[in-house]
Amino acid sequence: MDTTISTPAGPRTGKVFKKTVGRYWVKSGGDAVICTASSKLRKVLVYPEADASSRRPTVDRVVDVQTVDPVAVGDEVTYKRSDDGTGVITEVLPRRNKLSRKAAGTQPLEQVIIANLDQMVAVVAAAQPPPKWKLLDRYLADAEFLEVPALICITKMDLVDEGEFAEDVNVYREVGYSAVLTSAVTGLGMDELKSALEDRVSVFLGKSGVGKTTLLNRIQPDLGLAVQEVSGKTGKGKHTTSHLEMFELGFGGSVADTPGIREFGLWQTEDIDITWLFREMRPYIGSCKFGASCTHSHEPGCAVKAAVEAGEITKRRYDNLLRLQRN
Ligand SMILES: Nc1nc2c(ncn2[C@@H]2O[C@H](COP(=O)(O)OP(=O)(O)OP(=O)(O)O)[C@@H](O)[C@H]2O)c(=O)[nH]1
Ligand SMILES: [Mg+2]
Ligand SMILES: [Zn+2]
Repeated sequence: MDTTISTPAGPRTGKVFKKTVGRYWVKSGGDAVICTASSKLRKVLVYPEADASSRRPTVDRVVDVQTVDPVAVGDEVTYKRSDDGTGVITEVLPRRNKLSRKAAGTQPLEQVIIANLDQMVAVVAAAQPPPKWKLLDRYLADAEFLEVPALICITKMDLVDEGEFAEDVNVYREVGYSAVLTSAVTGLGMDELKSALEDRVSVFLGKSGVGKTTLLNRIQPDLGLAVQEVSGKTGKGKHTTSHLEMFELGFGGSVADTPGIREFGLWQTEDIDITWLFREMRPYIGSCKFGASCTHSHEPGCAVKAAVEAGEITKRRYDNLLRLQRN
């Protein structure tokens, strides 16, 4: 008598929600299957990867890029079940987009952090640690580069006076970003955040200790994720979340919690004017006296600089642009 549940032996599709070195957790329907990657897929590692999905014109520079790992969290994959219940990933389906890190060098290696995102949630603490606006501007530029919507989430609002904080947040709202003010202590903003996450694939990005994991636990208490202990004297963040994992939300959608990742180096290796990634500056770019060669820093007749002087562009965002241009 056949006691096994009959399952079709053919390939199935699923989504990678977690990985460690060489092992991938793939969810398909209600099932989670631990997989390895097929040797054929691994061979992709040694070949240059042409980024055919890129919408940008400057793609000629990616021909030398090689991937560190052919499979990323968020990937839709095809896999085959083995007799012991594990699986082998045979194919990664085309990615809609990907958040990756590129190490510069003659042989740049690409590490895809997460694929197929609907939005990026840039998490900034109102205090402890104090807000790093340059880092936020960097994340927002990353989101613009990826053409993925960004949501700003301010945490620990219980530690500051909301009125005093309003101006900092308005800088971003005025240029068209949504910002949610939250506190895991008082519950402020939780409903608003939940509805922003509903039915979307999101990634939480932010410095270590800003409260990303605490927020996730508050949104979905059954996750029970480890968070940083109440900080000691230094208040310095040690990384508490050690790997990337994507969680499904009970009300629909999923969120990837990340260990505070600082830089992606997405656009740093591309030959583009990053002023374009500061959305409020875009309309001025074409009007500079020196046209496309203007760096918007010292040139006479710079329309961007003139807009800063006229108060149409916030000085702090402009200063952060200049700082990001330098590294
Ligand atoms: N007062 C206050 N403290 C908070 C709030 N949210 C989180 N914290 C505290 O901030 C500390 C860091 O929180 P985590 O959730 O571990 O931060 P994280 O961003 O996940 O940090 P990494 O995993 O290291 O990247 C913990 O001690 C939390 O209790 C909040 O809204 N208000
Ligand atoms: Mg964490
Ligand atoms: Zn200019």
